[in-house]
Amino acid sequence: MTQADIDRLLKKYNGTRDELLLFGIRDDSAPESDQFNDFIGYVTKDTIQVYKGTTDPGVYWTFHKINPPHGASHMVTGFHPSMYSIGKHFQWDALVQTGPCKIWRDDNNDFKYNIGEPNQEGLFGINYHHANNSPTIGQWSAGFQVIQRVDDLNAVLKAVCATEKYKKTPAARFSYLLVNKGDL
Ligand SMILES: [Ca+2]
Repeated sequence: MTQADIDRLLKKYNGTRDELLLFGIRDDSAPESDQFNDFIGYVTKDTIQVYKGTTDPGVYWTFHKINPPHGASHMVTGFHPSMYSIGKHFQWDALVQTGPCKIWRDDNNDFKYNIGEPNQEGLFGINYHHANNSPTIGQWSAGFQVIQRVDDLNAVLKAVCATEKYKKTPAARFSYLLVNKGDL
């Protein structure tokens, strides 16, 4: 991932740069493996940082529906403007969803989008948090954007808190760009 890739992908998905842009790279192969096989990170004009994580729900929440009859939420690939602010995910420091984003719901539990499955836009509590160093996704994602390791998530939060935007107002919102591995 280079700065040129970021610019190309922002153009592709009608997104815009910011002092700090959060992003995810989705690998949708083998979701049933419950592995952290995606990358999540951030980009500023000076640096691009990526960490292991998941942008899709794990096996547990795919089969244990939180909102039956609808299935687990998967964030739609693309640019989600101003959706994250610094906050708490349960007791942990995290980025929390404070602006709307687009999702689809996996009603038939096959990890794939099928025609007829719901597309929704709104506030779903799709936070950006850590998985407490868990080796597998387990119960850590019901569709959230999850970085596997605590230290890695803390590095992201530190970078967000260092922005002029955050220093001006702690309620500042940051955009999220979600792309597919095939986009790179
Ligand atoms: Ca499906």
